[in-house]
Amino acid sequence: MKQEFIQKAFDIAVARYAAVGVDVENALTRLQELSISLHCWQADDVTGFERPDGTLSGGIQATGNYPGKARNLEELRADIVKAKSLLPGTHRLSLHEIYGDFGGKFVDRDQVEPAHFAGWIAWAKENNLKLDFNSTSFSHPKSGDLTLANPDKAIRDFWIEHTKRCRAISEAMGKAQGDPCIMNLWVHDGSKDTTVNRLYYRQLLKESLDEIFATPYQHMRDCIEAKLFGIGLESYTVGSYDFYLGYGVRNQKIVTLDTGHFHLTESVADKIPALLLFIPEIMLHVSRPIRWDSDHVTIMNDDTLDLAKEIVRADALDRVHVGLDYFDASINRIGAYVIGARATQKCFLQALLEPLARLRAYEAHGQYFERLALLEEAKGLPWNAVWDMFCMRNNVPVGEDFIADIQQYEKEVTSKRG
Ligand code: RNT
Ligand code: ZN
Repeated sequence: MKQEFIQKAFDIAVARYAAVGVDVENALTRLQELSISLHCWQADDVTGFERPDGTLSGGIQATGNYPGKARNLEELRADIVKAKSLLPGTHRLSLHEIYGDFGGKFVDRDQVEPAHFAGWIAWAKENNLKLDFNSTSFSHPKSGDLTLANPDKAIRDFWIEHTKRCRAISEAMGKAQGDPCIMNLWVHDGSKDTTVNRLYYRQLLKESLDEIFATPYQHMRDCIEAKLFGIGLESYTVGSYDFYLGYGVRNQKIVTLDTGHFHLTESVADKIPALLLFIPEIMLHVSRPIRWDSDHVTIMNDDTLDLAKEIVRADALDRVHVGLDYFDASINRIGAYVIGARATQKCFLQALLEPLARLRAYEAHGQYFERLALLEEAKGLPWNAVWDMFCMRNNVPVGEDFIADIQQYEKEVTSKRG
């Protein structure tokens, strides 16, 4: 019954889109190829497995205490498998260094090796997931306010060694999976109050990065993530957007745009068609800032839609890596993955269904009323019927049906966690 309605609605949608010059099947093919890199840290509120009772530091914070967070590697893997089973398409998993398989032993950050991720590599292969990676500057006794930009050479060297090792781990992952592992570098370095050494710390960060990136690799790609400010580090961020944009352009590194890391009225979408002219690729951390970098679950809102549209309008799907980055501890965490990933996919689908050729023809002819009218009408075209078909073809729950799956998993699995 339901299947029949989905088919009917889809057929009508195909006709409606054809009328404005859009090929729905082509959009579906392209959506199928779009992988979302799921951030492992939503499953356990960015705790990781380094220390049994690790506390989150580094200017970020997960709020809420919804029961059932993943307490160990097995639980986290099970949660990822569950989340992924409710997503159409083939996706990736982004790991942080603190999620290594340390076998119950303490492995300090300057000692970590590819061997600590061999289990993840094997598991990812079994589960048809490609891995991405992140070095971890936070939640460590040596984290403080400054890591790679610390004037104390011993501390700086510790973090340089850590990050170099993370690149070697990423290289091993990329090699094993036959697809580049995207390694994100974000450090929280900053200052709570006014500093009189803004240039000095940035000089140190630049030098540390130069040292870290000195080793060339084939199977991994580096990306660098800026931020406006962290909690407790409000006055100054060493790795500001200007800093990393400059560094990325000069050194041809991937720049990560976290949608929560800008002034709230700043358009992240508009950065896409600027950056693409100067850097090889872009990495996204799709998030949802509420008043600040609050890392709420991504939803289908104008910010995310605009972002997807600018990528598709620039024909840059092959130059943009899409990852999620939020950590909401106040609701079912698996549900949080599924909502955010599906919302991101829905935004890209709508972008792919935009009647771009017609809109551009209007614009070329100075027909701005027609352009605005079609932009408005396109918002109401039946993209959701196409989305439902996408889910059906991918054998995942259609519409809100995934709610029941998550409720069942909660009943049987996560609610039993102490
Ligand atoms: C923090 C950055 C960073 C982290 C993750 C955990 O503001 O967004 O990407 O969220 O590395
Ligand atoms: Zn981020």
